[in-house]
Amino acid sequence: MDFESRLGDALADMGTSLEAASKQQLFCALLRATRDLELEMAPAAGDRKLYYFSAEFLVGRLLRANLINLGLADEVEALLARRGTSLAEVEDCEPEPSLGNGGLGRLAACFLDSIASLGLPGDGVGLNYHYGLFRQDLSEGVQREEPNPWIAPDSWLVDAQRSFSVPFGFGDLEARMYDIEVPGYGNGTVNRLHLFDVADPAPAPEHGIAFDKGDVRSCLTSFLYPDDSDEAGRLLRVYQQYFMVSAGAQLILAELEERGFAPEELDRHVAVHINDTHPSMVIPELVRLLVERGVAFEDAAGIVERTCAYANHTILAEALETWPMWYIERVAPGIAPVIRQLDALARTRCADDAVAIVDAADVVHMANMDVHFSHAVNGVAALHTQILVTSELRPLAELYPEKFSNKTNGITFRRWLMGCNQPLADHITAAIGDGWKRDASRLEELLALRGDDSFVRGLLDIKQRNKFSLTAWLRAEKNVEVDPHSVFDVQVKRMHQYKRQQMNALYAIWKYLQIKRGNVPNRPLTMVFGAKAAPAYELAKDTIALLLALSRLFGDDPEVAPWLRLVFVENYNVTAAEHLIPAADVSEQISLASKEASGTSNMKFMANGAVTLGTLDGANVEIADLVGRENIYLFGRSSEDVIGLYERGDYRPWDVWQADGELSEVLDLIVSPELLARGDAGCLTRVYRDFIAKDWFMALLDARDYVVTKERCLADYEDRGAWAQKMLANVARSGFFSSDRTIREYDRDIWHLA
Ligand code: 26V
Repeated sequence: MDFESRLGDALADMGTSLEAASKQQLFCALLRATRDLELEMAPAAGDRKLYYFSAEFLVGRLLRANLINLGLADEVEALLARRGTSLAEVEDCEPEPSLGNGGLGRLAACFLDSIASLGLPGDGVGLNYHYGLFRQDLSEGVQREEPNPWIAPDSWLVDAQRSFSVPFGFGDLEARMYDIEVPGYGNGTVNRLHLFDVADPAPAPEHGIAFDKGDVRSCLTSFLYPDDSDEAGRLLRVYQQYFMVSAGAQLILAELEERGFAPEELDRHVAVHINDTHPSMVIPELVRLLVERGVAFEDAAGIVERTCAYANHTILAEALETWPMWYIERVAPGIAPVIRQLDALARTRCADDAVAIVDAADVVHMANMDVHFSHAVNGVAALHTQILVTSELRPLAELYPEKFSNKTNGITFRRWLMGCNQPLADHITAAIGDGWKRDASRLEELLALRGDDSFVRGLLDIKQRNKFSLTAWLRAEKNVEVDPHSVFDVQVKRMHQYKRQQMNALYAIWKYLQIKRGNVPNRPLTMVFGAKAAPAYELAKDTIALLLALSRLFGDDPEVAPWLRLVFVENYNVTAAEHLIPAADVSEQISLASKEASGTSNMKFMANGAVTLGTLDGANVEIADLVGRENIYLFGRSSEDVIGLYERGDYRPWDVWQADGELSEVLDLIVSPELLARGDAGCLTRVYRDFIAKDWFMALLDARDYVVTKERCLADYEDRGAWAQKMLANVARSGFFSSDRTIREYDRDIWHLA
């Protein structure tokens, strides 16, 4: 049946027609027609199947992405045009699934898209959080968290009619499986994202995100990352993790049996990917299930080791999870003895306590377990992998050098160029044909167009169009006004001290003081921020309060407002990113060198023709190598310097503050009467004190270099011809960061599917 007939049937079922339907009805009918078509398609086949375990899958809205991959986007656009509307208007009815938090979750979503698009057999395994991370409310000048329900009567979730029993300490809990279809691009393949859920989920809390963390049976899938500042919260994290991996492991063994293979053959027919340490308990759970099926413990451990691969996504020590053994004994008593046996086995390989799975305090080190009992371990950018091998995981890397490799992250160009920036995608296609849509490395063909005036001018025109579109979207959706002719300088990512939004705030204050002194810039500047702070991360929330107060201060001042605006976009999510990134001129990637594992928004901005202002951290290093120093703005201490400063412990922010009069004037504004009148005094004072007394991520150290480099970048922006060449170089070299390339490398070196 053709798609138009399917859509017609879906509308008729709803008692309406293409002509009469509301946008909401059109959306629901498109969803049903697309989902039902996908349910008739076949998954990729192969001898070895991948299960990608992740606590987060930040998939974003799915209608447009699915239509693009099914090759139906143009047809649907034409159908909707007949009815006087557009896909953009209709997709505004789609709630964004709220199944992730940041880069790790968005990466998992890009990977599922690439796995299906390469025709590889691979499904995602995760949890069906009903209220997501949270919805951010900034109306009172500080962040408040609200539930973010996304599951409507019509949703992408399909009840798979399959469930597993998870053996918790308090008794068994049923895990029901729901699927979201994942179509490949133009290849007729549909893989799946399996999301496990409790049978009897709790309703959303009335206000805020507080709930009874002890009510595991119904609250297990309420929220992603429940507040873990107390024990009940931490235990709930372990309940969530075990629920996900136990159900997933049971699914794997059931499918293995359905394919006609014995449990002993697991490693030949299955690859398990452990996305950060959240799913690490899949290792002892698979061992437990194999032993239950009659495999000897040591054989089971070997099979599991050859099946699993672990990717590390952060070098912040606090994110390398450890759990007291008694948590595991209480939550998942079936795997506690297995973990002790794995620890004993690991100790026969190496007696060094630094690599132990269970330490002397009876605490389980998840990453250590992952490295011992995976056959492959990877970092997510060249510098990150190097730091893992030489410092963070050094003793383990010395023990198992053959396990370690780098897999630089990537993004799907289907969503992050074709989907969100159609004008640019069409401009590229008109110039070099559409081969780049299957093979992003062919974007390099654009380098031959450096002398083509109309192509180069087109880049500037499209950026300006996108800035007009963003201006309209910000007005309609977020109730803020910006000047579309200003420079759009954008920093969007989780709020974290190491990402240094607070250093960007120092630039904003410096610029404000310049304008107050009469040094107005060549052109107005719009500084855009978007970020959620973890609910228990006080300093991150304080930084949001600081940025909101600055936004008011600049907006209230008639001398400043025409030249400098600070916009904090409430509730930053994938949908907001799809509007912001195509319109950005400058991409802020300013983490303290050595701290950002990779970053992936840096790649999205690059592909959309923004120029990076950043440190030599994460994948910025590879961006710089690809585009050359003339097409990126770099500043700040090197990762070696930073690692040395931490080792010697001799960074003292108050020395920098005392030595630099201009910087202390900037800092003083944070606690000035005019700012205290516009923001929460407690928040502002804490930020101020932290800068001077702690500044753990060394913002003051890099601040001067940052301000100078940003000024140079903004001055260069005025040579529009030269800037357009930088844009061209960035777009043309971005193809390396296609997640198709990343997935090919995972498959070639680690998973060996198909
Ligand atoms: C995040 C959070 C935030 C909310 C509260 C608790 C909590 C616990 C764990 C995490 C893990 C975040 C891990 C993550 O997103 N890492 C990012 O992974 C990206 C993909 O590899 C990479 O580009 C980023 O540099 C890295 O920060």
